[in-house]
Amino acid sequence: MGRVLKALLEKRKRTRLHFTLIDPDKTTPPEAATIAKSAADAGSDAILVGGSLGVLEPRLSEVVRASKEASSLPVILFPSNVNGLTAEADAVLFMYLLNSIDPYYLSGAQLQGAPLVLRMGLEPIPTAYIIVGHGGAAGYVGAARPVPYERPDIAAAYALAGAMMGARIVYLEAGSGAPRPVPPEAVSLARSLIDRAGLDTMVAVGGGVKNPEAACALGRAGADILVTGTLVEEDPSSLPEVVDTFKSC
Ligand code: 1GP
Repeated sequence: MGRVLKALLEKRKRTRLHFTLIDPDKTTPPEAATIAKSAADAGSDAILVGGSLGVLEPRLSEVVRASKEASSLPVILFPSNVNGLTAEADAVLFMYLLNSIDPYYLSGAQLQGAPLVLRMGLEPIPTAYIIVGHGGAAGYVGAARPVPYERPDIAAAYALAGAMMGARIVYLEAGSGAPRPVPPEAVSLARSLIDRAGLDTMVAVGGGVKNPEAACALGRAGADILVTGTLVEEDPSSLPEVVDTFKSC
């Protein structure tokens, strides 16, 4: 197991985890530095860097570098494609989009990306990615067949499948800026199925979480990791309360 995942699993024994997402297409390096500092001050545990569109060198590397310089948090890539990779980061969510109908997002991008991840010396964190409800740009670009909000049982079965396939993180994603987050019931069902299977896969959830109430509901449902992105872009002052509530409620 790699250094970044090991540290996160250790930390998870004490607290739920929060990741702050930075989209390199929407964020300049100085802005990334400001966000990374705010995230660290707010109690976030890692910076994710990635986006669905417009991710291009050298901006990606500059955003990662600025984030690392501004905080001591690990920087983990969250790529939508092979152009989302840079050796500047500490690790990468090595993802397969389980409910994509395009095989490219299940094995084609991984075929292209795996040798690059190795060459760059990035730590791969096996991650099953599941798009729920709105799906946002991630769902559209990834040709996902989003799980309906009303079917938490399907989302949970996908999460269990991801865990059984060896993912260390299963990520239930409503899409950046989604009007509604993933339903807490999907998280609690996923958590209980994964526990029943005796697997220690972490459940991450993100998309459309804008307030402490939503964060608390997902934490209580059993999410190990909450990802927020839009929140810190639109209202950085609200981040500490959301992080704190997710971790402690
Ligand atoms: C998107 O889950 C993340 O991939 C974060 O979503 O921007 O809505 O917080 P938001």
